Amino acid sequence: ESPEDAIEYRQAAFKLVGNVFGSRLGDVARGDVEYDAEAVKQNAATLKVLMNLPWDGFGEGTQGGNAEDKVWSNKADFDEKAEASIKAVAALDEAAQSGDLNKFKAAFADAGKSCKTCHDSYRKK
Ligand code: ASC
Repeated sequence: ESPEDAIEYRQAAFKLVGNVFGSRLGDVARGDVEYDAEAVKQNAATLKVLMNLPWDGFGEGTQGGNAEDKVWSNKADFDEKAEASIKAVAALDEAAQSGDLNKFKAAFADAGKSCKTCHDSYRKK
């Protein structure tokens, strides 16, 4: 896989994650859109799948795009943070499936922290 293909792949995956997390679920978490439990359940289940996708796009020698070179020189830590985000989103899905808005909001905030932790270290500013 060429670096260009890998970059395109991971950016496409993050685009979907950003849309489902930041907009579809974020609008509800922030109270900008009325809580529709079924829609939240569906979007959270989708996000749980999506959150597994980007990481395959960080193969050896695919430096570039918005990723800091540290991703590759510090791969074990990067992988740990990726795993933490997968777990946080799985917990978000579990909270969403409970149908309890407050549980959803708390899990949404936790998942957002896991996004930010990784961005702070590994996404170009
Ligand atoms: C989003 C988005 C991010 C994360 C992050 C959470 O909606 O686009 O990058 O949440 O801001 O802190």
